[in-house]
Amino acid sequence: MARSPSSPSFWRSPLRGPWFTSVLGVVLLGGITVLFMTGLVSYAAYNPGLSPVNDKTPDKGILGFYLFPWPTDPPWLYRLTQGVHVTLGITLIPVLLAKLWSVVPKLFALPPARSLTHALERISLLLLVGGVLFEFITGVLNVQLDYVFPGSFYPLHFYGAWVFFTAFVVHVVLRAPAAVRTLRTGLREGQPASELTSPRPDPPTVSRRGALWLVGGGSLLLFGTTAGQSFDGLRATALLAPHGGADPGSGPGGFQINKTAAYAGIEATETSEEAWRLTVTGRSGTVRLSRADLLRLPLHSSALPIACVEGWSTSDQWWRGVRLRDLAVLAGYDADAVPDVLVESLQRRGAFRRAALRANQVADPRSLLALYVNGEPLTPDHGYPARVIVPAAPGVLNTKWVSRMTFGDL
Ligand SMILES: Nc1nc2c(c(=O)[nH]1)N[C@H]1C(S)=C(S)[C@@H](COP(=O)(O)O)O[C@H]1N2
Ligand SMILES: [Mo]
Repeated sequence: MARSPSSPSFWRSPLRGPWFTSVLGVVLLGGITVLFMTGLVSYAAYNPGLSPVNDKTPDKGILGFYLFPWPTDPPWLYRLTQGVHVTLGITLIPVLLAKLWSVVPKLFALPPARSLTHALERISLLLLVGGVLFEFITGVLNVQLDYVFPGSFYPLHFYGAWVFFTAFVVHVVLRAPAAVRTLRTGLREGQPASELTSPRPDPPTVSRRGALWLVGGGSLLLFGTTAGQSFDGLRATALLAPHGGADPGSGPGGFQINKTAAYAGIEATETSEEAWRLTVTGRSGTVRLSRADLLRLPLHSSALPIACVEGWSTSDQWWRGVRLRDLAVLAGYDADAVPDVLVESLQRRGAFRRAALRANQVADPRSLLALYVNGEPLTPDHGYPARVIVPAAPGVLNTKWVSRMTFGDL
């Protein structure tokens, strides 16, 4: 009897074999490539170059090589890229688990290394498996519990992604040719025996195709209970996705709320007409504006969504307020040469305090310091007295309960 997992006959499932592993591998090859790309895109969308405000990752060095100023068009850009990132990541979980299950005997194989190349390959597999588990676990925790690791999710998920993807590329280069050959041969001609095939298989309880259908069914179920987070009409189906926390209720403010005013420790006394002032600083000094002062400036409307890094997004809401560009002019800049801006919130509780926007985001005529949403003054939970809203920007840059804006190149 083989009692030790290092013995091939310990592993009895007749499902294991190169065909099963290759099918799952090819699905992951496509899926993980898309996850990596949309992940990099999300990182660029934070404008981490506006360091250290938006991003506290120390020394990105050459890993920041691809960063570019995030555009404001199309306005649904981040809704799309981050919706795909989170929904696809969750959908791939059953495929990933099945893939890891299909190769688990190799984890125990002895001797640990037959040659130098074999040793290097096994080390790269540790980085691969460790990396993929790390990325999926930190990703899911961030979406479900948001910021269990305060402030450190971005550097963890970011560096983890590079370590994992490097190991992934090595793995694909080493394994893809054999996987493609296996799939070309197909199931009909029988599985070529390999180190994955059990030498003493139990009788099958499900065919290999049946097992794939099970995995696919699991993925479909996760997809069906997640994808609705990006569509207002389907939101009730998104059982697995946090809908942005609190029940937003109905009416003009009846769309997703991430952090409520109560959570953020915002008191009605500090947002009242008498108490609240917006401090705007720039080349020409500092001005302090009440909400009534802001309402006397030219007001403009834009229809823009909120799209959170957690994957959920709203359809367009009608925002009305003062153009960021006009506030830059008030602070002493030319309308066609506005600078970056640092936006600070009244908020003192929780992780969030400030966010920086780049000049191209300030310049866009649709970018507002919003005072109204859907025809009514902002609700406290959506950022009353004033909040930022910028086309295509990640939700986290749309600061609520704004108290101070400092214009100037960051
Ligand atoms: N002051 C402050 N602004 C904030 C946040 C916050 O926690 N505090 N959350 C941000 C995040 S992560 C998102 S997704 C949006 C959500 O806006 P909403 O709650 O109006 O939907 O607000 C952003 N602005
Ligand atoms: Mo967010």
